[in-house]
Amino acid sequence: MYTQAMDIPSGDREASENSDAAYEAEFDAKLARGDFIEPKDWMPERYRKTLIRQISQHAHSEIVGMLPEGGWITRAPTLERKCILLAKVQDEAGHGMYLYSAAETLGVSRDDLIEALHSGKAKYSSIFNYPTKTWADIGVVGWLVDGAAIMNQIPLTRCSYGPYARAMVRVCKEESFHQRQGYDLLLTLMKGSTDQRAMVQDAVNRWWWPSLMMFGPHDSESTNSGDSMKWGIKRISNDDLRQKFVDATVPQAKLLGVTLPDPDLKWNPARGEAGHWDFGPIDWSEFWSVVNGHGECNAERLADRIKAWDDGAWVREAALAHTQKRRHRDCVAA
Ligand code: BYC
Repeated sequence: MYTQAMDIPSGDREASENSDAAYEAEFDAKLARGDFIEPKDWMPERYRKTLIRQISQHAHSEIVGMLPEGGWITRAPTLERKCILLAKVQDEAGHGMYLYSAAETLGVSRDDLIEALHSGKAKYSSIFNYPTKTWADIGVVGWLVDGAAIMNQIPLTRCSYGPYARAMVRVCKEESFHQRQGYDLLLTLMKGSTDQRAMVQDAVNRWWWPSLMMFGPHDSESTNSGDSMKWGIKRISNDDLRQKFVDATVPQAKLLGVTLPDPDLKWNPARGEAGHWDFGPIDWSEFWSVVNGHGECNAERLADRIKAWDDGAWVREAALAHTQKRRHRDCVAA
């Protein structure tokens, strides 16, 4: 059910006279030319598996990522903010759907992917295991979390796997709106009362470091980067993306009038060609604890997802029954 994986490479391919080595040479040549790898093309099994891992984790992140903000839709302070947040959360659902579809083109079923999420086997982004305590958190999630997501996802529009790269084009356009609505929300709050400004600063203090962790472990600890860079899945390393994010965000924080909670944050004109912002050490023990299921909201997020899936069973059954009825009607009419 729900799989679109009808066109996976078949046994004919395996039975063909060409050896795997010839296919591999063709695959390598495509990567070297910068061509996309498409679902029906031959690909090394490890390339396929790493794509399934990353794309499905990405899809789960979009879907679980609806939860921290979804709870604020009814509490948004104005009708305009409510509509904006509703549209944003709906976009995240759409991103999850494109990404599950992209993963399915690699020969996995959506049911298996969902099962892996619900059983706790599959990962999703660490960031969504932190609570959204105040309305300012919604602005900061847009500004920092979606900002980090865009930084990470723009290079994925040039990823070597066609369906993933194409999905990312639309996702990035929508994330850009998400980031700007968050920043706009914060600018509004910063023009408000002392309490409102304090609420923004408190949210920034809580979300800054987890946002930097979104980019994953240091390059030296990143087990998947070697293969992913070689295969053109990743174009920019975890640490380089994190640095680009810090460099882009510090001026935005200044304009907003907030302090980033890092005493070591310092402009270093001697680093690189144009200089970079130095920043302090990241608490990796916190990162791994959250990734391994012990964050503040891991249990709640998973329980909410499982409940939403169970509550939606009747919708899936009705959609399937409707499709079968239409198919039957079309057959009779033909
Ligand atoms: N959280 O070898 P590494 C959004 C894991 S949603 C949890 O560097 P890789 C949004 C990693 O999986 C945006 N786990 O891995 C939605 C690996 O474990 P496995 C989500 C993490 O894959 C709603 C291990 O650590 N974006 O924007 O080369 C509302 C070693 O890491 C994390 C994506 O998913 C983490 N943060 O690089 C608002 C982007 N980081 O799998 C916003 C697509 C690392 O070997 N994904 N791990 O067991 C990627 O670009 C890459 O997968 C990552 C990690 C850069 C995240």
